[in-house]
Amino acid sequence: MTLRPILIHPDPRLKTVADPVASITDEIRRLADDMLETMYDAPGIGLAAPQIGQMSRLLVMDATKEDEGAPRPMVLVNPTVTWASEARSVYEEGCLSIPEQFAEVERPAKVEVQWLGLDGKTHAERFEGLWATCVQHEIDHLDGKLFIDYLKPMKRQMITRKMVKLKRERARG
Ligand code: K1U
Ligand code: ZN
Repeated sequence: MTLRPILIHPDPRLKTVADPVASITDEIRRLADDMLETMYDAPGIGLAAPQIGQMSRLLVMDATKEDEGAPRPMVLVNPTVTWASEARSVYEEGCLSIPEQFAEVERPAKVEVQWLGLDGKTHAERFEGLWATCVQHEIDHLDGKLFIDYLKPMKRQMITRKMVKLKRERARG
């Protein structure tokens, strides 16, 4: 398994719609393993393939809380939201591609998602709480959308400017 560098906003790959995965191959299994390792190392609760520059519709997540017991690493290939609750919830979101910036985002409180598993089978599950927020945030990444796109333009611009500065500083070393 390999740790992959995470792209930082602004980057055109984070604004691009990712391509469906045609079939589960060893390459896809390796990519999923690398993404889980990269997510846990960050640390984060989710990661979408475009965040490491792979333009495929694949995401990993584990939103298990520390006091909830065993971790639950999940790999979702070609995920789609098949149902969303009318009830909405607000969560202070972060993003590994927008380090140290957090903002409240309102989304459906519960969603049903269908996806292809690494076992080649179709899976479906209803998510709620942090899991629902996380899976929607990650599916947005597959559609080239970031959580800051839900914010007012002024706030979005302020965060983007901070990220441009951060990237410049990191490039200088
Ligand atoms: O997609 C990403 O950039 C990962 C992101 C997912 C996410 C966080 C919060 C709300 C929705 C989606 C993160 O994991 S940011 C880091 C984070 O939230 C976290 C890190 C360690 C422990 C707990 C949370
Ligand atoms: Zn993110």
